[in-house]
Amino acid sequence: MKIDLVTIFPGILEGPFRESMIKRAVDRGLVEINLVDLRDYTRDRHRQVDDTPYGGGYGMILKPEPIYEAVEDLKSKSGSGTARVILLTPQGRRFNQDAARELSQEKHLIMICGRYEGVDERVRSTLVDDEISIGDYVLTGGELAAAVVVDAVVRLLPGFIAEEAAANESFSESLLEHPHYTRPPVFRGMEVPSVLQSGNHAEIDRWRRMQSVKRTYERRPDLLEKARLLPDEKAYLEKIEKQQDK
Ligand code: JFB
Repeated sequence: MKIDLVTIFPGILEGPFRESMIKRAVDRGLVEINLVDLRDYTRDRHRQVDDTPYGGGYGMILKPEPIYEAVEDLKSKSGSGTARVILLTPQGRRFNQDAARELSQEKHLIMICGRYEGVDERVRSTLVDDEISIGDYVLTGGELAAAVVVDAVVRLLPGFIAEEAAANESFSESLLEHPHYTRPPVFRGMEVPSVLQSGNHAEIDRWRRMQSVKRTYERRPDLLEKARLLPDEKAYLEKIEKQQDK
């Protein structure tokens, strides 16, 4: 997969992709990530990327010409127009794990990171395939949102994580995770549950699944609606629901 990020602040995106797991994916050749400076596609002496809004009002708007030239150039380097052009914007459809899975199937993503009050409407309406928002809060620009999307997409690429971890995730993905513990067995008087130290893998598996159901019920009951529970999980959920009713 190739991912081009078009931005006026490439420095914001350098850190997230040059550390840890995403860096490893780049080094192993699972993904190529290019930071594209929008100013490199300006043609005037001042390398101007923004201008004042028609009709007046507060703030600046990203001009259409440099964005068009950048995206056309990146598309031409991709071959046969298979790139998907994504605009990060508070007005986009909400990003979630289904959207990450869908994007992970693409060969080439071009992500436009806006700033100021956003981009000229003609970019949105004729250059962009997909508008994405990462959530209902206000950021100062699209770069951090793009970093979130890239992070979620790249970890789904084939070969990124061990097959076992991926399989485990796909079964339990609509539930929250069970609690995790590591050594020491007693930390400041707080003990690791004895079942986890028992070596009984059937019991451990059952304890973890019930903890997942309980946590999801307490914190994200909305997730239980689309969860496919096993018979013993369903029975456990009914038991805790009954305890609540009392
Ligand atoms: C994305 C952005 C701005 C207009 C402009 C470009 N979930 C999200 N919140 N905010 C953004 C986002 C996503 N994805 C976001 C791109 C831009 C915000 N701004 C600033 C804020 C409010 N209204 C400019």
